[in-house]
Amino acid sequence: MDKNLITHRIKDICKSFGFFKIGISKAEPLEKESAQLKTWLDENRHADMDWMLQSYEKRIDPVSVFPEAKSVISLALLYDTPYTHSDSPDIPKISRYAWGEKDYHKVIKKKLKEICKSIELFLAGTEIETKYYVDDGPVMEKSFAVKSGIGWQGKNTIVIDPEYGSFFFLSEILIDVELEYDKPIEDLCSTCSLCIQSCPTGALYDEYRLDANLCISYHTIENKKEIPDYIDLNNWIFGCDICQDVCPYNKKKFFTVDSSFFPKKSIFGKTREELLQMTEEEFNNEFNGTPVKRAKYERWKRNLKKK
Ligand code: B12
Ligand code: SF4
Ligand code: SF4
Repeated sequence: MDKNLITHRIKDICKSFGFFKIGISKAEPLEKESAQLKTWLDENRHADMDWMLQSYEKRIDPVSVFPEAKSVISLALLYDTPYTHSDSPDIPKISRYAWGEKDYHKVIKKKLKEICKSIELFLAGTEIETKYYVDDGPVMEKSFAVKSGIGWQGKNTIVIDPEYGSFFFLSEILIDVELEYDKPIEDLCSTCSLCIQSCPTGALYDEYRLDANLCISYHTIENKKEIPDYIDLNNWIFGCDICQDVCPYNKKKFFTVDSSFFPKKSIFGKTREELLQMTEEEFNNEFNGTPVKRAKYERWKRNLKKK
């Protein structure tokens, strides 16, 4: 079958599962990005995320985890909603990607599984192999998304679509079929540096560069130890949206229709005092199946007490 036709049909299948943008790139080692990732790791910008260090070899080359892979299909799923965070200092903030009823890993994995089944059905007669990831594999998701034209990597280091902004998840399907490849798009940050100016902890220490040691998102989600005194969480208790909220490309235009990503009613607008009163059992019941559960009760309490 014609490569162009297969590519178009695969993109249509992905679109029918709610992904607003799909970009395809060749499965091959990432050269420039590998060097940048190496510098990042050598400079200990990954803080205590040792898994980033351990998976370096795999991250820089998708073929090392799936030798038959020919193409990387990058997919973007919007999670933005019309809701905004309260400005009240008594009401702590959970980042938009995590404030909903369901964990995006589960929601997206289900879609990717179905997409792969549909592709197999469409290509019936040809034996194909696929592997899919959402945030959980040794893949440089942003680099492949950039390579395939999903968006450009902004000075806040996040991938941005000129129309939809950056409040979207990335995921990818690796497939052993050669497809038509898309081209990167232009970097539209230009002279803007609002994200760098607004980051309260200086984690964006230079354009396009983030130091996890200083990032609120890292400390509230990934850091398993004490949060250093010099880190002011600025009222965030899980993740941080500041460097995206200020981005001119995130002026509210498009929203998800998936209620999984709308803020959890039972938590949204609750005060610090109210949240601190939750017992471990209540916490587990409330956040079961959501990204916040990842923090576990002890860290949730630590974040709430820190301010
Ligand atoms: C580790 C990680 C983190 C770490 C480190 C963040 C980071 N910037 O690397 C922490 C815990 C801090 C984090 C936080 C967040 N994360 Co995170 N994270 C990841 C993860 C697992 C790996 C990212 C990675 O490879 N980092 C390594 C460094 C080296 O990569 P980098 O910053 O992109 O570095 C590049 C640039 O520095 C660039 N560079 C260097 N010099 C120059 C110069 C120029 C001119 C240019 C253009 C580029 C450039 O080269 C490097 C390599 O390409 C990915 C999932 C995945 N498997 O890829 C999700 C992922 C990046 N995270 C995501 C999200 C949503 C977040 C948060 C928004 C969550 C939140 N609300 O709190 C924040 C955003 C913070 C921020 N400003 O980045 C999404 C981003 C989606 C998108 N639209 O881009 C991802 C893709 C998960 C997903 N599947 O959707 N995250
Ligand atoms: S997520 Fe928050 S702390 Fe981290 S770089 Fe963005 S603004 Fe700074
Ligand atoms: S705030 Fe400005 S500099 Fe930062 S990512 Fe958005 S457009 Fe680029």
